[in-house]
Amino acid sequence: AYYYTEPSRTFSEYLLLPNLTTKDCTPANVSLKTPIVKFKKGEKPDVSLNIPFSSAVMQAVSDHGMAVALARCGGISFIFGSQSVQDQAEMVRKVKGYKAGFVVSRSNLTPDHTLKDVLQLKEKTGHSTVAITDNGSPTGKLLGIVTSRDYRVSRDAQDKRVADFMTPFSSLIYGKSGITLSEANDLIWEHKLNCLPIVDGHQNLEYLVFRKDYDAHKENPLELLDSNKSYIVGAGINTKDYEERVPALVEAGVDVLVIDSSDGYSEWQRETIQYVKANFNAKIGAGNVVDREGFLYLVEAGADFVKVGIGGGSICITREAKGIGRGQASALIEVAQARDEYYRETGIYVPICSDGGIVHDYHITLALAMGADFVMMGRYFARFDESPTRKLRVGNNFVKEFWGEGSNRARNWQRYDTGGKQGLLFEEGVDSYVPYAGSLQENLDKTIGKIKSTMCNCGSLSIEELQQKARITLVSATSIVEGGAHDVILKESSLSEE
Ligand code: MZP
Repeated sequence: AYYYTEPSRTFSEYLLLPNLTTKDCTPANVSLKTPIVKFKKGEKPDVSLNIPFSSAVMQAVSDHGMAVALARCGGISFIFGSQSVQDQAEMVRKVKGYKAGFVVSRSNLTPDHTLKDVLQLKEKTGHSTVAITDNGSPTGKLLGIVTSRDYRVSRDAQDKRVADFMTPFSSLIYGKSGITLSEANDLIWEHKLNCLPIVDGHQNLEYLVFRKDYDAHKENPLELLDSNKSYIVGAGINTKDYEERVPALVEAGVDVLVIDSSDGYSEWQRETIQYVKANFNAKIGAGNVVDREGFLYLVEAGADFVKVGIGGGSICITREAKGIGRGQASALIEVAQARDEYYRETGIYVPICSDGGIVHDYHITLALAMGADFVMMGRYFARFDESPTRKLRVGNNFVKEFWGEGSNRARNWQRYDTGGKQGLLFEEGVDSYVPYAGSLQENLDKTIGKIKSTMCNCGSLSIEELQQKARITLVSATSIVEGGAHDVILKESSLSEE
C-alpha cells in the first residue's frame, strides 16, 4: 500500500489571511462570474455563471422549481437523474420554457407591494413571473411583473391588462414598434432609457413601459429578463442508461450534463463521456474524484469540468460504510494543482467544482480560494422554500426533509454501482431534516455579501484574483475555539435560564 504522509483535511481547519485592501476593492466592485466548462487560453467559456453556486443532483434539492429560482440568481441547478427519463426531461423542458419578457400581467398589486408579495401571489396562482423591484431586493418597491409565454389571456384582454396594470406605475406607454426585443435592448442601453420592454410571443417589441422615478442605473431590468434567452439548466446522468437519457435531455434543451456518481474514477465514466462527445454537441462534467490521477483520467476522456469530493456530503455515510474518501480541502487542493499544471502544459482550462461538505458560508470562499471555480451544495439549498421537499414542524422549529441519493428513500443505485447486480445492497446516505431557512434569494444575498466582503479583505475583485492572491493558514484545534465567542456569558442563553 501507499501511505500519504499528510492527514486529509477539511475546510474548518483553514483560515484566510487578509491582504492589502485598496480603496477600489469594495463589495460592489467584486465580480463572482465564473466558467463552468473548459476553454482554451485567450478564449471565453461557452457556459459561465454569474455566481459560483450549483445545487446538488438530488431528489430533495434540484427540481425545476429550484432550477428556475437559482438560475434567476445567476447560478445553476443540476436536475436529479434518479427518476424516469421522461420525468427528468419534462423538468428540463419546464425550466427552458420559462422564457421571460412577454406580457406584463395585471394583478391586485400596487407600487407599495414588494417582491415578497409577488412571490406569494406566484405561489397561489402558479404563474411564472419575474418581478422587478426598484433596488433589486425583495423589500424594494415593485416596478413591474413579467409573466412567461404560457400566460394565457386573449389578445384584447391582454392589452387591457397591460394598460390597467401599468397605470399606477407608468408615465408613458409606447405602442407597437415593429422592432425585435434585442434591437430594443440595444436602444435602451445606448440611450439609458428608464423603461421596460414588453414583447409579443414572437419576441417582437410591443411596448416600452416607462416609470418617472425609475432609475435604470440602479437596476438592470433587462438582466432580470435574461432577453430572448431562457434560464440555464443542468441535469445529472448515470453510466447505465445514458444512451436513452442523454438524447431526451438534449432534446429538452439541457445546457450542461454531469455524470452523477460517488466515485468517478472509472472506465464507466470514460465510456459515457466518449458516447456523449461522439453523438452530441453537448457539455458534460464528470466525477467525483479526490486526486490528481482521477482528475487527469476524466479530462483525457473529454470531460468539460470535473467534480471533486467523496464522502464529505452532509447526508453521506460512504466513509463509514466503505472506508473510502478524503477530507474535502485536501482533495480540492490536489485537484486544483493538477488543473493548473494541465492548463500550463496544454493551454486548456478545465473548471473544477467542489461538491459537498460546505457547512459555513466561509467554506465557500475557502473552496474558491483553494481553486474551485464553483461549488455544489445540497444541504444549503434543501433548507429553502424552493427545494421540492415538505416543510414540517418538529417541536418548536420548522424543518425541511432532506435525504441522500444513497439512502433507501432515494434508492439511486446507479450512483453507487461498480458493476454487477443492479440494486442498492447497502445504504451510503441517510434520511434527515434540515432547519427551514426561508427564501433562496434572501439567503443567497447574505451568503454572497459575506463572500464579497471576505474577497475585499483578501484584496481580490474576482475569483481568479482570489485564487492567485489568497494566503491560507492551517489552524490548530485550540485556535478554532478562539474563533467563536468564548469566555463570555451570552445574553440569549442567560435569559433562557431565568
Ligand atoms: P452537502 O452539500 O449536503 O454537504 O453535500 C451534497 C453532496 O453530497 C451531493 O452533491 C452529492 O455529491 C453528495 N451525496 C448525495 N447523496 C449522497 C448520499 O446519499 C451523497 N451519500 O453523498
